[in-house]
Amino acid sequence: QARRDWFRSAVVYQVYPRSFADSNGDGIGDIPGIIGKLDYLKRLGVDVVWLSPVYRSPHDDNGYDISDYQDIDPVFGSLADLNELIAGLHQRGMKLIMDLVVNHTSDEHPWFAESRASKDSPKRDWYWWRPARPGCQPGVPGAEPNNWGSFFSGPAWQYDEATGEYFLHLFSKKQPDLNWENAEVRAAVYSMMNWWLDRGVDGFRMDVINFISKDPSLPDGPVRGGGLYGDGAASFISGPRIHEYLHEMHEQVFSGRDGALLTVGEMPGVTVEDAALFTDPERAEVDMVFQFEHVGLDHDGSKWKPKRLRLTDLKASLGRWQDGLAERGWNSLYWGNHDQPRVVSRFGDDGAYRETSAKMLAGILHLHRGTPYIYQGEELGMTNMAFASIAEHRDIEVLNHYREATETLNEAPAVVLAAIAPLNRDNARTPVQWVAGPDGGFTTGTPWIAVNPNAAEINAEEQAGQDDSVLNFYRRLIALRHGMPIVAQGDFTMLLPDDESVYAFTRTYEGTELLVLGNFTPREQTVDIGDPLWAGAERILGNYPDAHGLDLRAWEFTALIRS
Ligand code: ISL
Ligand code: CA
Repeated sequence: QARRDWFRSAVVYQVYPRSFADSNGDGIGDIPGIIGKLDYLKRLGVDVVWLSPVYRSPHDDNGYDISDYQDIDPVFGSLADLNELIAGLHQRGMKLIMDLVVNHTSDEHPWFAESRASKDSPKRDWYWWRPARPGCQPGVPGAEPNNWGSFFSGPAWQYDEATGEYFLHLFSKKQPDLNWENAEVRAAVYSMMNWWLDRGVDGFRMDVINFISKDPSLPDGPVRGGGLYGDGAASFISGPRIHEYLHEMHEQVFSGRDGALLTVGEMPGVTVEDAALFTDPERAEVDMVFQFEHVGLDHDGSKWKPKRLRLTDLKASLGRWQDGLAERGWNSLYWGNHDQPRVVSRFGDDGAYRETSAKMLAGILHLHRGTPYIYQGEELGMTNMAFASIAEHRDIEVLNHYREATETLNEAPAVVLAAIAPLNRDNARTPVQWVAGPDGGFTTGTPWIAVNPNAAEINAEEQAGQDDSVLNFYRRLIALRHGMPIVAQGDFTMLLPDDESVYAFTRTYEGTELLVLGNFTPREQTVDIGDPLWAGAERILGNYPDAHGLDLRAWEFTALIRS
């Protein structure tokens, strides 16, 4: 096994710093807060921490709008704190990967200030500036250079009076898109990345990195289902020069370095065929990608139109990714992150079977072939939050959508609130629940977003002391990956593709076989995989105290092994 492939047996833990742990009582999580939890992470057993952005930012999108890539925002601490975090992780044998957000900057980044200053600014071409649509009066609605909508509602273009032109922003109007066609932009990004790696950082999670290459003609996109705007995706998802850019980045930043680094590209809309190219080691682009198919199955196009997940769809999707990256490339595995709802509420049962179903979901995910990612609090079985009103929300995506739906489209507020409840991003952004006490021990001040009132029942302190807790189940899963080559390396075969209730697959490695079963329902399931001999195999992990052969109790998970 190539040394490059150390990450096959690694588990990554995502810290969303704003909601992790607050050290100074201002209600916002910070780097000293993370440092205070390093022993917790070590006990859990994770190998790598992915830290969501802590750079200087106006926080229009909670740090995904960066105004200085080479400094820490004072709300999170200082560069000295970050050094201490890196040292603390390295001392404990863990790595740190930083978030790399270079599809866009903040509009308060000096690069953008310079770019916007005049049409002949040397940095004008660093962003996407375009005049109004021909024949239209600049600045009036409908005069935008094309019909694209932004991911955060409204048009993807903002008019700038100073020069009478528009700039492109796929996300908020405070997140102007960088123009990667410009070689100076690319050089500036690579130099910043090298600066971080030289400081001891072990790699990057690359935000919407498959959006950086755009078709420079920026054509109108299709308007679907009575929508207000066109969809520009075809012009920027895995655009014309994306492989060239990622290979160039690899050459300029990673190729000359030894040491076990990690790169993971966040790639909404990426296909499995493209992912095989992005993650083929021979092509030298990235180690793995985050794909989005499996988190798109429980809504119709828009996340604000939720629908029930069909288990057969989930298996078909994840199974195709397992097959598609079996020979070349590598999968990342995740149920959640700071943009997704809590998985136990989404695909499990966050009521009576919360603990059982949280463990089942964890077991199923972690025993796939790929590198698993744990989003903070997932290891506790944290749940979605029941926000009582729009005033309790903080996320720009859901706030902008609510305003557009109620004001522009005249939808009833109660209807909109109900529609946003299952999948909005604030579900995952309530603070980590450390203890049963006030605000879950997250802060001594007023938390920036409410702590889930279920902190009294769901918290790390209590679970650390209970052998059968969700937390301890995650520890066992991580230990299995570390200890068993079949988990890290084994081949994957999906079973029972047509079963709406049971998730089943095998892993095989050098004459050993692992059978993994998960019941996605509260009803008992009889499992027939056409091989009765499995019934007597040894159980290596389960979410019920006793083994029970192949038949599954409510939300049961079982992993059996034989040679
Ligand atoms: O939720 C989405 C759109 O409805 C996703 O497409 C999401 O915006 C996408 O996954 C990109 O996410 C990343 O970039 C965004 C940032 O807001 C997210 O937090 C980040 O993970 C812009 O930087
Ligand atoms: Ca703080």
